[in-house]
Amino acid sequence: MAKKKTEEISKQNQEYTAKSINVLKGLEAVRKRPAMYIGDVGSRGLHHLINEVVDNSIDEALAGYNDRVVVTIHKDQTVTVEDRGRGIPVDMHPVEKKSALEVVMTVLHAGGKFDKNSYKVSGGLHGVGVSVVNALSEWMSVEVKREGKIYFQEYIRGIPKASVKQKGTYKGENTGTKITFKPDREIFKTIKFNFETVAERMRELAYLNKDVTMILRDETADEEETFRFKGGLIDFVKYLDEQRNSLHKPVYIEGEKENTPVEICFEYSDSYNENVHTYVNNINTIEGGTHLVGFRTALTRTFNNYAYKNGLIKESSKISLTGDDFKEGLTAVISVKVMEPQFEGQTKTKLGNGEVKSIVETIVGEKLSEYLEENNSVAKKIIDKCVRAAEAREAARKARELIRRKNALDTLHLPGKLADCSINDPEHCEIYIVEGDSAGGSAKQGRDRRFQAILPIKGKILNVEKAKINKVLENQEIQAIISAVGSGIGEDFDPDKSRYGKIILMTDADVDGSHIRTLLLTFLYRHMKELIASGKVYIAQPPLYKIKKGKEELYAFDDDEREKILKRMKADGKGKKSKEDEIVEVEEESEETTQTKGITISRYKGLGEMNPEQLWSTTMNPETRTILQVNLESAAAADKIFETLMGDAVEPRRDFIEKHAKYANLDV
Ligand code: 0RA
Repeated sequence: MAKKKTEEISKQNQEYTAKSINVLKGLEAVRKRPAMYIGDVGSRGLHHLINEVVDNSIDEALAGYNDRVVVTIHKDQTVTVEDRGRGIPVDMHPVEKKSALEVVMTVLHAGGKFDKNSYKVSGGLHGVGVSVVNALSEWMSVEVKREGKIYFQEYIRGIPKASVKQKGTYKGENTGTKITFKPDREIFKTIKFNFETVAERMRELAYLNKDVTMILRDETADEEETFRFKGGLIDFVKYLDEQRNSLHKPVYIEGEKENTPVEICFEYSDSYNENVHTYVNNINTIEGGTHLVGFRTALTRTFNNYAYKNGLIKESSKISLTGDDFKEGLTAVISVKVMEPQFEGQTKTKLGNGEVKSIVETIVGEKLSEYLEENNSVAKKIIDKCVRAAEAREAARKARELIRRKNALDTLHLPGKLADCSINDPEHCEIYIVEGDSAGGSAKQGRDRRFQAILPIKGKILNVEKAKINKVLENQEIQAIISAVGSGIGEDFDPDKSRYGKIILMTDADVDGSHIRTLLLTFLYRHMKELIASGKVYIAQPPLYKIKKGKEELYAFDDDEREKILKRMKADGKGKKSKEDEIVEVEEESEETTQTKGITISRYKGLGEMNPEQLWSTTMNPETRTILQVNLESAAAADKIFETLMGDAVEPRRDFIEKHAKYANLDV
């Protein structure tokens, strides 16, 4: 008997050792390729750590067990996320001989295995699990309140310091999980959290989960904000349309079919733009998908039926309202919960589940027809607006036709000032949209003409936020962009027709430059959004300073970098005497005045000040340049910012600028 027992134990030990090795391998894989799990190791990836833990707490809320999440950014760069969920299970796993808590915290993708029947996240960057956060943290601790006891465990770079221990008891009903972590400096380029970035996601989650209170505390700045929206999606839509004039009260639709809850709120305003945000299990589905298609189909059909039935559109008028006519002025939030979501698309943010289309379509069809029967005046207002949109669409089509006849939008007749590249495989080609003819000239000379095209544009392009579509199409600079990019516009827009894989905006590093960049981004956001969604739009980063000492020439892209370079140059000069360390600041590019032995700093005011070689080596050479990818991660926030900065209302714009002047540096 003794022998059998020993064999069993030895087998268990082997299994235990094997499992531990797997855990270590898993953690190592995450630390070796962090970007594969969290996107990048810059500020975005850093904030992803908080989102990951918060999303887990929200999953508990989705399961119906959590009503509060508190995030605290501490002075020592650690972050605590605390919830009132069930608490991560702590019971001992018979084979692994470890607490389930340790498994959830250290094994990749272990988090979801416990609870099959829940709305969890299974694709994209989300849902990688707290173990990934643990692996990328210099230090982490977890505290679980469950069944009257408090359990805890600590980790160093994902490895437990000791087994899970009980450290006392608590009174009352408050179960929950508290996780504190310190992002690893060895992994991240920066470990500084930004209040507004964290707040953005928490605000969004509070709108999407009306019973959950989200609290954000920043001990480094003594700031605290509570997000709690009892009106849920209705409050969300009101917030999105804060600066637009709405035509009616928000329409709210709720229903559930086949275990798929659907919640939608929409309203129409007098704006020309569409502002629709869709979510699956609290994840922003930027690329849309079947839920959005279901909504649009039902919206178009239901309104058309109502309009004909009630004589709002005469058969003789020959107007038929298409899906596009229902877009103008529409602000909507769609939130569905799907048990096993399939995410597709370039950035894995497109819902693929076919059944969801008909679920949403049926629910919206039923509830919206009921609503319209009871709210005739709202129905009439919306249909009037859409009829006018249909008429404008017809006018725009004629305008486009007219311009096309003049060849202005046609890719067969590329704009004269475009210096195109010689190869024509879009994937390997890029276009620089450059502010001003002189910078355009330098860029044309400095580029690699095989794969880089240059389109110089003159001054400030039209502010599309305030213009009707036919005015937008008449604008020369915008015409040049449309025909150079080649993906068409309006009903003809097709992101796959883009002639370039990268569209890079290159403007001066000054106030005017950032204004022009905002105007360009507004145009792309409103009329070529899919190009941004698929990650094709970038912002060039020209250097701010050139720092020269003797023969050494270095470029700094911000003030921090400038200080670092200066410090190093000064240190290099130590031991030698006096004049070596003298720093001469030169305002304009005027190397003539440079002292041969001192350090000279030139501040670049504009791209035009750089010669072609400098522009190539600092800003355009793929080997050495930094370009920022524009993303739609916080599409709702982006919408809000464009409306604030570019729309009609003056007051909120002034408030925004006062609040963000330091960061935004936008001239409006
Ligand atoms: C695994 C299973 C269950 C809950 C959790 C994990 C959980 C994870 C986190 C992360 C942060 N807060 C959390 N709260 C819960 C299900 C628990 C059960 O069945 O009792």
